[in-house]
Amino acid sequence: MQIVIATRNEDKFREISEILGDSSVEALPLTDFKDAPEVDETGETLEENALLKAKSASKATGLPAIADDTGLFVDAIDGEPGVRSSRFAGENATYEDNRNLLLSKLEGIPEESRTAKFVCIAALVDGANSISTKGEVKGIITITSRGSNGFGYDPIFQSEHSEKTFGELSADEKRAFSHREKAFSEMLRILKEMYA
Ligand code: ITT
Repeated sequence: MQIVIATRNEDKFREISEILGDSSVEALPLTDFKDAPEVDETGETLEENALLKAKSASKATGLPAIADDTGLFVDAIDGEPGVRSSRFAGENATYEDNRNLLLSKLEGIPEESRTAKFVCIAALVDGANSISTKGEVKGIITITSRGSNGFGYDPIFQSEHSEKTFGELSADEKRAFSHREKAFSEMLRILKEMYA
């Protein structure tokens, strides 16, 4: 079964492909479809944005599409950066810009008050259905950046399951705890039932 993965983020695409890897789902990158439009993430929630991206990709390609919208919610700053995680430090911000801004906003706050969670919404849209699944992982934002694996906020996020940041974990180790693994393995279970 062919499914378009409605993301332009190569790091997310790689992780999603690995999760779907052993299944009968053939994950097609959105970048293979040159006419697929850019989507403005105007939703107020991760779910709204994930559905916007999946609908647009399904319409443009004529195939079922799954989008991923993810946010990092930090308690000490009222859940920021949340839905704005990719553009926290501005429209063209790099991963490093976003991490630096977050660390600076948390300066002086002790570890026990740096609690945070990653939330991932996977949304599937095909001609007949529109469904979403959710995965989350709790942890803290570290005082300094550690490790260079993963992407995005990984070097400053330490889950409650390990002493290492996601940036210090291997891809397989991150997957064992990750928000994305939880959302997409649940989605895979639903896909198997829907298309059985
Ligand atoms: P698409 O909309 O094309 O999928 P995007 O990068 O804009 O790509 P999001 O809107 O979901 O995707 O942005 C979430 C941001 O959160 C992303 O740019 C990363 O900076 C960060 N992020 C997402 N998943 C992450 C993960 O597993 N580990 C660390 N940071 C992550």
